[in-house]
Amino acid sequence: AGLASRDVHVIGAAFCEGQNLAGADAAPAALRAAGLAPALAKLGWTVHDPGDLDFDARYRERGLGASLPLDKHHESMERYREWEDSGMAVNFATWAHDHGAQHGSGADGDAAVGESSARAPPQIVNGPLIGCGLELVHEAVARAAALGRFALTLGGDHSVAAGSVSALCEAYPRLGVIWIDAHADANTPSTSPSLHYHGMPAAHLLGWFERQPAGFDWLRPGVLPESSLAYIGLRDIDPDEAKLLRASKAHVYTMRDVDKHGIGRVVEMALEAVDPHRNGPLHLSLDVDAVDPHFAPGTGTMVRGGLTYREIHYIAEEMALTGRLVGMDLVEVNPHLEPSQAGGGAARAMHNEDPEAAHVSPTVNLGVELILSALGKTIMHDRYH
Ligand code: HAR
Ligand code: MN
Ligand code: MN
Ligand code: MN
Repeated sequence: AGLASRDVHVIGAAFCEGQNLAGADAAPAALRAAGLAPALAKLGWTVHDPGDLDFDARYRERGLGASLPLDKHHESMERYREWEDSGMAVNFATWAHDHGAQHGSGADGDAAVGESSARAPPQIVNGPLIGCGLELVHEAVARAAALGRFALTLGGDHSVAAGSVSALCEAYPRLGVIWIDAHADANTPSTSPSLHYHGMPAAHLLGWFERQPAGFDWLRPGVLPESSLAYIGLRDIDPDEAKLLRASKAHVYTMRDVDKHGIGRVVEMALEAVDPHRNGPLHLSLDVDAVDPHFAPGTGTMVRGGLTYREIHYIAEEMALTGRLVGMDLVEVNPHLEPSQAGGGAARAMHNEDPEAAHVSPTVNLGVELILSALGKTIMHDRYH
């Protein structure tokens, strides 16, 4: 079930409407500038990159105006300083509440599952715009898959996975999805404390939404069967989200499981869970906030106690070693939340360029390295295995 060719199709999804910090939309360009394409070529891949998707053109076509709050960037920097000052993770839901972010149903954002009918239906922040934008992602990923190419989606926030994963599920029946994240992204509009869509794409793909929100007609609810999804790295799950997960057939490996069993066993269990016969196509949806903030500070919702540098690489390497990876999302890299610094030139080092001469943000550099690992870079040889 692996790909016949070594063609990788880059889908630049500079999309950050699923949350309220600016900067995640700068990631695709930053990853390219860090030397991603030539490094992939060095691994033996033919790289097809038509450039970033033109969301604005699609919004205009559909009569939607871009709706970014003007203070987005200001807000993101404020939050970054808060993080720096405190030296610890800021729970985003709490933070948004303290800073007066708009909540949908209950004033405390604490509505119980199924309790929503008595209240005004909760509205996803930017819902129709997000539905419109993600349809473009879905179409681009579907095209890449139809061409038999590896679909590499560069986010953007994790919203983009609703587009990419739905397209790959349609292209590859029995697709197994490994979702690497600090968060489960399994809230519905009724359970979400933030009403930010990037906390919901898994629930949407699994068919847990009570109704299809406007703009999402292209997404078939339940396109991703519960048993085909395994999480690794979770450590910040909302109470009602946890109830939904516990009642489901989705496979959940939290940081506690990594502590207890070790990353080797956890990856083995996750692969066994989504692909018992070890012969099906696989997708890696990698939210960089799964990685400990020590290694990945450039992301919007940091949570302490994450995967180490080697643990996240091990996951990517094991996915490559299956020979059956057909797609990957790299999401939630936010170059605005960290300064670029000298010495981040992992991709450049592959070309015998001085890596110290490159100025690349640490999390952008990590993102490049993880893509290379997932696409076959190994410690012993810089080549597809
Ligand atoms: N669980 C919280 C919510 O739904 C925050 C989750 C979103 N953050 C992410 N997703 N980065 O992975 O609002
Ligand atoms: Mn996520
Ligand atoms: Mn489709
Ligand atoms: Mn996350």
